[in-house]
Amino acid sequence: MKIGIIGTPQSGKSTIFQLLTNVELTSGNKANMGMARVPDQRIDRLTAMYNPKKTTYATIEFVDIAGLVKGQLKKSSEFLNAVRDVDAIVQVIRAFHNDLVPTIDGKIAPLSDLDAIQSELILTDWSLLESRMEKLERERVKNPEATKELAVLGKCRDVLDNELPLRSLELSEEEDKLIRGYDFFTRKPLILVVNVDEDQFRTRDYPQKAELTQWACERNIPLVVVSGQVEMEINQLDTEDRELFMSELGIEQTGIARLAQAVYGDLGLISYFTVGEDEVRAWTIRQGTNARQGAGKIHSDIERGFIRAEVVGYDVLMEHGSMAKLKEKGLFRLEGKDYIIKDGDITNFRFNV
Ligand SMILES: Nc1nc2c(ncn2[C@@H]2O[C@H](COP(=O)(O)OP(=O)(O)O)[C@@H](O)[C@H]2O)c(=O)[nH]1
Ligand SMILES: [Mg+2]
Repeated sequence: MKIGIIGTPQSGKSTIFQLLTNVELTSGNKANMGMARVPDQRIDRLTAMYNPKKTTYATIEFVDIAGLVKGQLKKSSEFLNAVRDVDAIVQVIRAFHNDLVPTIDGKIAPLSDLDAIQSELILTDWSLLESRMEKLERERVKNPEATKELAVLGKCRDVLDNELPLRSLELSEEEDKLIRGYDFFTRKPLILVVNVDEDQFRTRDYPQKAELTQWACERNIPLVVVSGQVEMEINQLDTEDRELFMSELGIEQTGIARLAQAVYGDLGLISYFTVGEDEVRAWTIRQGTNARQGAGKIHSDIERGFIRAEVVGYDVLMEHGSMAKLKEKGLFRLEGKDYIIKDGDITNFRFNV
């Protein structure tokens, strides 16, 4: 799972990337890559309970992709290749005022920045689709598969003709498979980040807020408000001052934490946990993964030799306070290989190799 961060130049992409990953940025326009921790209060509480030698949070990989000047997309093959490669897109939209960082047209216009880039992505998908359709039309006579694919691409074209992204198109599993290989930009999950300044953060207001919120709502796209500036300040404080500052700002979680969680959730990822004195750890799986496949995340031997999973929900553990109590009350469940793991399940796999 790789998430690409895109946006206009100077919108705060690298700032947010760095806050997410703590990766030192290399200068120049090369794409930076790094892993971001997905904060999880459940892991914090399990760590407090077990006091393990090691705590491991879920992580997702981010790529800081070079900025995109409006209208320049066709010329930027580096940008296109980088975006083609990611599983989801985070678009950073500038709302912050900062006289030291002028915008290209001197305006702060979040909605038009967003629209400009998204329209270009739609156009790029459209060009790819057109050339693919032409090729398939020529092959049609000797390639029976082409007809099926053309039918799906035809549906895609109708959507793009209406200037809508391909993620708005509902396709059957089979149809989706036929076009998956094209990696259309507008079919990738999208998450919006509005980068606000401290004033905007405090007043919970920024230019075009209503329009932007409506845009995201209509398309069912998550929108997270983050302030690169405030987050950097928070980062520099020690724990005590940090809590004070955050409570003064009226927030319980940093914007970066919310962003990482929004991305994780939007990709259909969930966590199950393993606990013990050595390690408390979150394991990332897709929603719908069964116990046996889930066990494979830890080790292929456990998947191969899977016998049973001992499972208890995080909430049940917290309610009863300790594993010993759960065992006493018989609240541990034994599940077979086809059990669908739930978010927050605490598991112990029995296996035999
Ligand atoms: N005032 C203010 N400045 C910011 C904020 N986020 C980023 N900046 C500044 O904007 C400039 C561009 O940020 P950068 O992250 O490099 O943008 P990129 O070109 O999108 O990667 C830098 O000078 C940042 O310090 C913010 O939330 N508020
Ligand atoms: Mg940058």
